[in-house]
Amino acid sequence: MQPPEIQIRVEDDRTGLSQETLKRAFLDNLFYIQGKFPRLASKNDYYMALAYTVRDRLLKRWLSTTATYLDRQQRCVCYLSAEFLMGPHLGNNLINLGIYDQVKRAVEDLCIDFEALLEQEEEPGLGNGGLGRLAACYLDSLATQEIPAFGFGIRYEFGIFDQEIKDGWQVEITDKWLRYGNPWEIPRPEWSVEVPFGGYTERFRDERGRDRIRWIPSQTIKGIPYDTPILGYRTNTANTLRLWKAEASESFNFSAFNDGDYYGAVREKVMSENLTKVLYPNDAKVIGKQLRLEQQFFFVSCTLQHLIRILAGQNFPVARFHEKFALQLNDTHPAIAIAELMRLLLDREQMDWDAAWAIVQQSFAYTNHTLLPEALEKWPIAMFGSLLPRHLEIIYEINSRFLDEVRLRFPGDNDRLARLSLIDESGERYVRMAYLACVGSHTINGVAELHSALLKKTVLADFYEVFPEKFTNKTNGVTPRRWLVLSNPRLTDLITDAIGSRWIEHLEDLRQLESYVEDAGFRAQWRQVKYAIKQDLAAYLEKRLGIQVDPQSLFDMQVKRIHEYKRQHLNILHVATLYLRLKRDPNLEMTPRTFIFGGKAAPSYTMAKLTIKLVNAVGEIVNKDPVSRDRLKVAFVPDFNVTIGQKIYPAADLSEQISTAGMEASGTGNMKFAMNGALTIGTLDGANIEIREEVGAENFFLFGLSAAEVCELKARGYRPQDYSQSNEMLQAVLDLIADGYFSHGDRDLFRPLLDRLQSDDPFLVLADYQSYIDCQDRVSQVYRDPDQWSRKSILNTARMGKFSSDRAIREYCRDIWKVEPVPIDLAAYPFDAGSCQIQ
Ligand code: 26Q
Repeated sequence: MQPPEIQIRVEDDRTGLSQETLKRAFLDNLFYIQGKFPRLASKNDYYMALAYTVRDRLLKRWLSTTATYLDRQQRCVCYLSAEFLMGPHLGNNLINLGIYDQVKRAVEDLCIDFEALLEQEEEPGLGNGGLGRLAACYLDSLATQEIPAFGFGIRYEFGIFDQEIKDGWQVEITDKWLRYGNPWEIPRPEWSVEVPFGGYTERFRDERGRDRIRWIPSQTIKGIPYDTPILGYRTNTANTLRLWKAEASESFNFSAFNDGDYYGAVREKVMSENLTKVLYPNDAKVIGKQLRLEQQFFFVSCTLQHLIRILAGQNFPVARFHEKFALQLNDTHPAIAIAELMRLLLDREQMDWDAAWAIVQQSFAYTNHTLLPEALEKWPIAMFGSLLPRHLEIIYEINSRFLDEVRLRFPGDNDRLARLSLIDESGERYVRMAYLACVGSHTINGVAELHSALLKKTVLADFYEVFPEKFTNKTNGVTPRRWLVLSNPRLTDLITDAIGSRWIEHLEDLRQLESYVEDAGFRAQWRQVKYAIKQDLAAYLEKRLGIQVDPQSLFDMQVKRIHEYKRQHLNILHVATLYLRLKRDPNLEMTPRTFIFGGKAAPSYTMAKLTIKLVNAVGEIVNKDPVSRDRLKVAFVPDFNVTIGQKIYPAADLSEQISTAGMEASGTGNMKFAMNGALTIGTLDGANIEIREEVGAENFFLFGLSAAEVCELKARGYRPQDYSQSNEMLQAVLDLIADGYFSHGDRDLFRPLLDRLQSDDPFLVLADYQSYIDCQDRVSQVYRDPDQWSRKSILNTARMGKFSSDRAIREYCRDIWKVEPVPIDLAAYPFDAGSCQIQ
């Protein structure tokens, strides 16, 4: 019997886009998936029903994309990252599908508050900050540009902690983001993978008489893939983010069942599931925690085994692995992949060393995100060897062959060998992951021009001498879809009314705004938009924090992880300086400002936590004192994350990018602010330098020492006291804090922070203080002239084209990955009953 002909079109009854069909689908999902009548449904039920309605409209694109990649023989990007900070999916998918307005109307037709539904989504906080968010922006741009790509990472059950502020201090709360279920992911347990750990290796002779090595692990853990579709902006491409969850492996650990050790087996199961339980926060110093290495190896092994399985399914020879996959290492967190791919090729595929190594070196590329030596990952040899004995052997072999080459090129230079060795032998022995990444990759990139240049001069200088051709720069970018279209609809409409909407995919088009700069009417509209957004944020601050702020005041913002090198304390010294000026002269004319801070401190980073306390302590006094409260306000927004970022960036007048020069690899918040028309006050650091080049020096507030000057000053012998002793205001501000003025008379509270500034001040806060204050005074002057400020603001937005992640991804595709777009034809995969078969 012939199966019946049921052809389902792309826009059928289930996935149609008319208001009526959308409403029907929404109510159906509420009933059939959430199991609720509208009357009894919670806000979350409504959110879930809407999310499923949107997901249904993604699936055809997603499945067709996957099918196309499996059928076609083109190269795919595999972005390996321990973090993906995706932010809420609902709004973004609505924008990318082009159905935001229809869906909003359909929902409002049912008398449901649409904004409240968007707010309901608990964002997947599976990242610490910049690096994880960069991965998310890149996935958006890859899909938008129709590039075959996958993201591979870890499905942490608990993402970055939620931050509460109690009595001015940070308190960490676990982030139970999966509490109410995640409608965006589809588990694929049928594609699970087994990952070995521990045990030992042994030599043996195989059936063909070859000497080989086998790894006898002590344990295996099962990896279950959870897939999330990543839709491009107005394209049919929906790529996959595949995150691995750890579960107990039935086949191995559960042998205990057979021995009657039921509780032992359960304990093993719980231990296995711990592996992907929680995301590690990035600390001031990287400490080698075994569970962290287990996480890294786990997701990397799952991914590589899965890729090799795909090749097998396609009858594509594994010897041509590198033709099929371009593997990008997002920092060293997945760098163990280099040894794991070697193991799979040597031990499983039985290749010889040179063939395997050639494949590895043609597959991997490595992005570095830090210059701070204390942030470079290294693993104690003993721990590494007990967890991954085979990989340690492989790394020794890689090292020995590499050092042989170095010896040939630089005979007799033993110091150089020690510096280049993948094994740090200066004290306790460690595996240096950045070095493994350098040797095993064909390309190494930094994330801004200065950062890439400094990499070659400092932490990777020796590698630059050996492999100069591997080094390149790829300046970061951010996606204008989330950071402008979704987060700032008012500005989006104003821009689109002026220049059309092509800029959303071609951000360079924003340049056309330059011709409106001299249009007084346009400037007025620009100001009105900014004012309306600031009013919204003011309402939010009042509701959430009970702080009243004046939307006319200059909104001065610093949101990012709290770290000494980012110098939030320099910002607060400025606040205290303004306050002291007012105390000394209450009639002083002063540009009113609202200082907004946000950011999380790593739980064990005491100095960063004390900085949060200081911000709140200064705020408490300044916000209340009649002399200042109408001119200065300080608000610390708790729990800064992607969702809150979407409210913050659009409302800024001034973006604080004040890191010690040479320490911020790139920064990406700087780009989000400037795109939204904020002016930057910043040092010559990271991408600030390129932002300034683009927007023009006259539209950027520059202060402070350059990276070279920082280096010279440190070499000369920096003495912070020289700066405080010769600067009356600086000394007075430090004394005010020391005297307990902001801490109810407690003179001990901030002592650790003040001692650090006055004894070694490794981030040169005091050296840059006066330059910063002078620059802030110029900012205040310019803000007093709204027309002048608006001109600069418009020009900032107009000249941000370079900082789209689309540009960054084009460069990666062209220079590193060598991949081309593959458009998706939805008609190529009709899903009809005729092709049903059960295998
Ligand atoms: C390492 C070991 C153990 C535990 C945690 C970590 C860890 C986790 C995350 C170390 C670092 C990170 C994240 C680093 C990061 O976000 N770096 C930022 O990357 C951005 C994107 O390139 C840059 O713009 C920022 O300048 C850089 O600080």
